[in-house]
Amino acid sequence: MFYMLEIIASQKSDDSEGELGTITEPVIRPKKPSMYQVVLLNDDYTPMEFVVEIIEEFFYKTRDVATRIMLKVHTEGKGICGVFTQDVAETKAALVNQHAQDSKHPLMCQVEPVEDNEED
Ligand code: TYC
Repeated sequence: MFYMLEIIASQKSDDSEGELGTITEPVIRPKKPSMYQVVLLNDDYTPMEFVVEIIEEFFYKTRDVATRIMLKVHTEGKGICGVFTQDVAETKAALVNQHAQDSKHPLMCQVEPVEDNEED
């Protein structure tokens, strides 16, 4: 699904001989929205159960999927909880970080742009 248009280049529209200069016009194509991933970071203190509950509540994952994500973060250092538009990703990350802080746990998540895939 495309949401916006982007101007990607100017195209020559008149190259007839004898012209002075070149007439150009914009080429417009649909722009894919950039997507952002919310990445959870490991730490040594936040209880595993708390992390699983966060992933269930804020990212609507099943207990099984939430547990897998938590274990991936625990063993590999970080893991993706979900991919969203920028405003949704930043809002979710802020809510998670605030909830962790309110609960006195050092759990942190961050937002990263998803690398563009030319095939999409
Ligand atoms: N490493 C933590 C522990 O052993 C668990 C943990 C998992 C913490 C994922 C944060 O994002 C995290 N209790």
